[in-house]
Amino acid sequence: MSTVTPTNTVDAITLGESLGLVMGEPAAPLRAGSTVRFSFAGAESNVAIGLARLGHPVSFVTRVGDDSIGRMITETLRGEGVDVSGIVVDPAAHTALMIRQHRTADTLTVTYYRDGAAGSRLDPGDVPDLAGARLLHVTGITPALSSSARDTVTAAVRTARAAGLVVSLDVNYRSLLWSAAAAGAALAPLLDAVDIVFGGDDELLALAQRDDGDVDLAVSHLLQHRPSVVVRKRGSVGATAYGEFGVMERAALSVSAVDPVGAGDAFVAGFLSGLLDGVEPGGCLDRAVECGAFAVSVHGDWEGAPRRSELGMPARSERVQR
Ligand code: KDG
Repeated sequence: MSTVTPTNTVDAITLGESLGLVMGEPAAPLRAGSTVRFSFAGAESNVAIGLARLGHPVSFVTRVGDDSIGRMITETLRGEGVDVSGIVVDPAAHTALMIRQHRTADTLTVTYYRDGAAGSRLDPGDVPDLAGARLLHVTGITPALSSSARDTVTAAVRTARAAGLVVSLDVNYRSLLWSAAAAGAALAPLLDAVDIVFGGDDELLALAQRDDGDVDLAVSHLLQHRPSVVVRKRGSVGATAYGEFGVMERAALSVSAVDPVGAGDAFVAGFLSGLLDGVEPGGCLDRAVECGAFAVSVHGDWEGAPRRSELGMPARSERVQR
């Protein structure tokens, strides 16, 4: 049941699972009568929205169920300007769901309801014709969902490599789905086809399959394979990019952070946006850091991602505060 959709009008393609998202209020454990917000999440769709808001034609490939969550995801993505022609409606499965609650102000818990959901039934036949696109972005979440989802990511990466696209991988390790060792073992074989890697310290160590805690050595190891750029995401500290250009660091912008979830995806979208615009690595990092700052300043996974015309706002408000 594959729907092979030509995507030769888009610059970028992301592929993965989106989930309905029920979010409790800050510092309010969920109980009967709680006020919740309903939206959706998913690292790859977050990146797709981030790129679309920055003006890049982008397509998102997934499977959703024939249900209200699947329709909400598809309609919202379409409204955000993301090409949804690669979304397969799978009548045999439901769309995944996750619940996020702030048990306390400082404790965020996540529960997934994604076993057997449509996204985990992604199939290599769902990979569209990538010719004409310039970039494929995948994450380490999708390969953890099922063997067919893993095969789909592998097929997309190999097809993109053969078609000459830039291939981007965000490790995005999710401990609820698998162990770091299993993630490393599954993702390492992609290193001969990936051009740019994003990850936090533990994620880069897992991908390099090192357990000695030496992140610099992990980065060197990754750069000895195909990736020419490794971007180390350091959350509220900032980020460091490594490549032939050397080592570049950027501090995180100082903003009032209300929700860190999704900031890494906005960061990736910012970096990839710079890459698509032909910006040099330092400029890509600047854009990434700024997009991350927008995202942490707004509740929700993708709601805070900036439009291109908004770039510069966190820096401007920082100057106003000084
Ligand atoms: O990066 C944010 C993601 O964690 C969130 O959107 C949900 O994709 C998700 C996941 O699998 O955790």
